[in-house]
Amino acid sequence: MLTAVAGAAMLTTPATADAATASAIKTAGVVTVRDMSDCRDGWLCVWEWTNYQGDRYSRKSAGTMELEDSWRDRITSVWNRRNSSVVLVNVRTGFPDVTKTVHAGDAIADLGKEGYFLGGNWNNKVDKIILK
Ligand SMILES: [Ca+2]
Repeated sequence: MLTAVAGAAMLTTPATADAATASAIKTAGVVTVRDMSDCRDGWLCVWEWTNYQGDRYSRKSAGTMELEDSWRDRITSVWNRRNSSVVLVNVRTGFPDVTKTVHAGDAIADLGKEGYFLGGNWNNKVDKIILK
């Protein structure tokens, strides 16, 4: 599912690219390398739109990241370039929170295609991120 753009970028990527990067490119589907490349190795990056487009927010260190109001219910794509997993959390009032784990190296181009346990999907649901 790589686009011509992604293919072009891979030409510039050494054959010895680390496994995490290769895995992310493989699982990302349609990607825009210009924007994905803004996400540095070792960081978690989230974007407001599909395919790693729009405003981006990044974090590296472990811990719980309570998203500020401007980022709550806004995240649509994710790339976890850290060496450990992160947990996306939808905070619910009066009910247990709902979580989705994104393993090290994984990229999700469209949370709208990720099923949510009550039906629907994960697009624009994340309120908090736990970085392991
Ligand atoms: Ca939410």
